Amino acid sequence: MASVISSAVSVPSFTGLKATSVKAANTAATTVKVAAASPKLSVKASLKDAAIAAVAVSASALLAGNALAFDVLLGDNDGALAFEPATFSVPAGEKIVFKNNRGFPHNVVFDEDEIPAGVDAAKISMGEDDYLNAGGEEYSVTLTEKGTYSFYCAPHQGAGMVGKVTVT
Ligand SMILES: [Cu+2]
Repeated sequence: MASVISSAVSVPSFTGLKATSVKAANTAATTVKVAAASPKLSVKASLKDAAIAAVAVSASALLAGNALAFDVLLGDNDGALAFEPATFSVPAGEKIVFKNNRGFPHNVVFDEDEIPAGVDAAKISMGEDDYLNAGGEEYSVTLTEKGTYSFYCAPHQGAGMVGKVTVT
């Protein structure tokens, strides 16, 4: 029965009923009792609440998905030799995924002079001579130290393919 499944979220709907029912609604068993006392109202309410609960679940799943990674395109959609976006912020610990898009080969090298003190540029960079050669190839890095990091694409640095990320 729907009212049993959604007992947790249906509690607020019963605030209009007697105080004893509201208290009782904390357990699934008594929610059934309340539903039996007023079947039409409770079925309607619990279906509505079930729908709200479903929306809430999918919204939080989306948020979780977004929180997992920040995507940066290598080469913008017009073919320019650029990071897209070139300047951005991410929370500390969020994965940054650089994705080959246009104009490759590209790579991602952090400037050892423009990263927070104590961070090893070699550990967060691709090698100067390592390239992402095919469309869709990715390089991921997770930065845990807060601060500003400058990076560039070694083959295209002279063409202005540089970027900056602020880790907050
Ligand atoms: Cu490049």
